[in-house]
Amino acid sequence: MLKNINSPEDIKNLSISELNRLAFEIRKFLVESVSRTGGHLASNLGVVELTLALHSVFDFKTDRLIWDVGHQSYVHKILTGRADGFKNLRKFGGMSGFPKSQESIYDAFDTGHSSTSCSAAMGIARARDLKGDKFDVVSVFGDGALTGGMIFEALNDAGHSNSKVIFILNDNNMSISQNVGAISRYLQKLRQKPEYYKSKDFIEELLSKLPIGSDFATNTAKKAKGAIRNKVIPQTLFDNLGLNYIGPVDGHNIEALKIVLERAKNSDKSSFIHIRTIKGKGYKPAEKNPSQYHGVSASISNKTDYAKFFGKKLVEIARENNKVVAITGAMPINTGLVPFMNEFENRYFDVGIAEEHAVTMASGFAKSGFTPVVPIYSTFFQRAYDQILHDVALQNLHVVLCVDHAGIVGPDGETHQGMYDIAYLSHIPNMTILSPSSFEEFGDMLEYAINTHNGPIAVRYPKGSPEVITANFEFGKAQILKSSGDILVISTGRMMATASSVSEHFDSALLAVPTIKPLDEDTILNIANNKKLIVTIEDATKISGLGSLVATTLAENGVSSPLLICAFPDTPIVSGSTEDLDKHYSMDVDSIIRRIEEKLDDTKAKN
Ligand SMILES: Cc1ncc(C[n+]2csc(CCOP(=O)(O)OP(=O)(O)O)c2C)c(N)n1
Repeated sequence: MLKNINSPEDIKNLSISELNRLAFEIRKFLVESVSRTGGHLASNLGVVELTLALHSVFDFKTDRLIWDVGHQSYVHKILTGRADGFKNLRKFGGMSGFPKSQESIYDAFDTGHSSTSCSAAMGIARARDLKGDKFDVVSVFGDGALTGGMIFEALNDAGHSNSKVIFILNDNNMSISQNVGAISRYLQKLRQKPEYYKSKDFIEELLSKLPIGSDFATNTAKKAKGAIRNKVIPQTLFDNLGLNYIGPVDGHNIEALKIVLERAKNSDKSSFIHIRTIKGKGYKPAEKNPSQYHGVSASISNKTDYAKFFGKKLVEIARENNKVVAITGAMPINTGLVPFMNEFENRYFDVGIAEEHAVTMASGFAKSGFTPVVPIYSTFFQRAYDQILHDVALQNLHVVLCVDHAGIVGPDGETHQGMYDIAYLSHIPNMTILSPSSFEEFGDMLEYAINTHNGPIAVRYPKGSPEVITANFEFGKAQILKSSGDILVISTGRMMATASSVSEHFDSALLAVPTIKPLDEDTILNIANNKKLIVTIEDATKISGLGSLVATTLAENGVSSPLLICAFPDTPIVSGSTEDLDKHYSMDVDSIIRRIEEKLDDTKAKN
């Protein structure tokens, strides 16, 4: 059947049993295809029936569908004519793993970071009403996403707005790992009593049959009806917020899903539909181990990477230093915290997808004499910019920010690239920024950051296990790895390997900058003197990166040598492997050599 599905129109007239058959084929396709390319598997297996029901009931050429995070939009992509794109899923130039408006008219809003869908839906719905248009706006988010505060900001707003939105909570009791928090516990209670909530419809129907019509209406009768409703029908948190709660509904029952979606579509009010699903549904290994199958890689590697190294080192440090606490925003596995969690259960805190809370909570710990260590991906720390500035830095608190996945992150693409942390952290007063280029250096930095430093400190490190340039870390010192030659190459972190090859090619000087802020101006100025070209190389955005910091130092001190800043451009950085992207953005060894030669020619021509 799948071969004949080229657009949502093709499923509109299918019977329930045909839709179930199609669901089976979609799952088979997903497992085969994602095993080959890598990508998000378990979350997509869980929303097959939901996606089929959504596209059966709504017309998303005019209605709008917003997927929260967007990692579960694969089935939607299949149904909207993009099955072919799975051959090159998340590859350079290939189909994105997240919704992209540029890719399809069916993708109403681009996502990647969690908990944005309800706010975006509110904006689209209010704009619709201002313009007098007629269409439905549907937002689908997981119980993990519901741990993100922004969804509650949106629901708080929605509950007193007349603009209709259909909110769908896809509750599988899982974030990437087991979900956490009081709301998750509350949802579990709702889930466990399906019969209780089914009776709600029945009671409503009975109440509607009470003789309270226009000619019979009295205040007393209306009050009696209200009292019965409140006594007999349990009010959920979401009803109390002013939304019409429907559920819990079996999210793998297409017929039931179609009925509740129709009901929400025909209502004038906003609905909150709570569906129960199984993450990984239909593929036994993923059902058994949904965390492992949340995201799968095309190739499995047991090599130590920066996150694993971090986790091991943190345990070693925490054994000696009982003031260390670790905080994660729903990513204990990805950030390497599992060994810490297992050994120091009472010093480990998973706050859910709540990076802002994680950082401000860390400042509370620091204020109370603990040393909080907060590993969060560079891209997700963006959420906590104000918390880092207002709560941590202005009070000069000793919080250790471990900025994981800094620089190019590869297949997750634009929304996940860790390009901006040097820029947003270097503006922050009291902030120190370190950037290792080897595990050895990283270990020394963690020891320094946790046990010696006092004040806000960020250690930025890349995804994976890039090539190693060994250096002896000394806080605040740039390291001259080679001083001869009339070109000076300055670099940090992952790009030290590239910088080293470039400097070999030109037989140039090479300077490592493990402490990005405060910059070791003296060493830079000493070695920069009389060079005919200074080149900086970093895996970060060009504006306000290491190159900018070096440029300021050189300019302020009257060094007039030409400067070539090799960094990533001021455009969204697309998906692809690190190798593909380095090449595409002229950041690989050969491209940088060419850029240096061009710059030298250019300078010669000007003189
Ligand atoms: C702000 C932010 N922090 C962290 C993540 C990483 N992340 C991606 S999916 C996910 C779990 C989402 O769980 P849920 O919404 O329940 O969806 P499910 O995969 O269970 O269907 C997390 C933590 C993110 N995308 N955005």
